[in-house]
Amino acid sequence: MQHYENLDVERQQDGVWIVTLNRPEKRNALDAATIEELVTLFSGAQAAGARAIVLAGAGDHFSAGLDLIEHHREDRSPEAFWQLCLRWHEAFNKMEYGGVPVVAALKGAVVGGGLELASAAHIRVADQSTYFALPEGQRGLFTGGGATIRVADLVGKARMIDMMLTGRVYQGQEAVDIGLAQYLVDGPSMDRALEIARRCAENLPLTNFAICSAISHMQNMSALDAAYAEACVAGIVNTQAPARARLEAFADKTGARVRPNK
Ligand code: 1HE
Repeated sequence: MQHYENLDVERQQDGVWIVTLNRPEKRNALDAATIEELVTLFSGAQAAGARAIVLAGAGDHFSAGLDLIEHHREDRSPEAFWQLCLRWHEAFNKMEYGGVPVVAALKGAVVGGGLELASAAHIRVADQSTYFALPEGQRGLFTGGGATIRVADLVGKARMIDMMLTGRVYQGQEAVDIGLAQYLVDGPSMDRALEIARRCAENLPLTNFAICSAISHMQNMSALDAAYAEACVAGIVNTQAPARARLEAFADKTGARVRPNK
């Protein structure tokens, strides 16, 4: 079994994995080694049987983003940082397109590259301590881990530019309202994230694979090509053998009906 230095990986019986960024003394800042571990983990999770993943941070903060101390110490060349950013993209693309639902359990700082990481998850759960920001502008930096794609997609171009120019912080219901998280809870985000991950893990793996890869791919296509690709994916997913039992349950009225929340 793969060993990680900067991640704690707990594989539960039902296929739900809890992956925890484990550098709390550095506020889970993302150094190059952690990014490589995320590449390895998300590249292999589906084949290793993960049915859903909760991604969390140890300590009081989800992640403080790029390891600024390492970046300062390394005094990187443009080429070296370009290459490093491509490894961030490798990790986060494996996460978003890997076919396993990833639920981010957020708390404290979700900032800079930490927000880029969170935005590659499929579902984000915030608690009352969670706050989001892109402090790159103040630090003389720019985003390099996909924020121009994913954060802009979540909150829109104008809000992202405002966050970067002014350092604006979002939290609480406002963060949910603008799209940074889908859930806001009073207790620990981990509890709700686990509940959601377990619910996701009840879906058929091929269905989850399609949800957690095809939708993202289709966003990158023209509407015409996306419609064609959607038909192709549905052709495979909607005829899978394990779905027959679920259809049969609906037909014989033992299957759950969709009802409004009480
Ligand atoms: C770090 C980092 C880091 C903390 N890199 N070491 N990201 C930022 O600009 C966020 C920078 N961090 C902060 O604003 C604060 O540290 C926090 C709000 C996250 C937490 O505050 P606090 O008071 O709990 O902790 P602290 O005292 O600031 O930091 C504790 C330790 O964590 C300290 O190390 P120590 O060895 O002196 O104890 C800090 O140096 C360390 N630490 N954050 C390295 N980010 C692909 S491009 C992406 C671009 C970016 O992500 S830019 C980064 C944006």
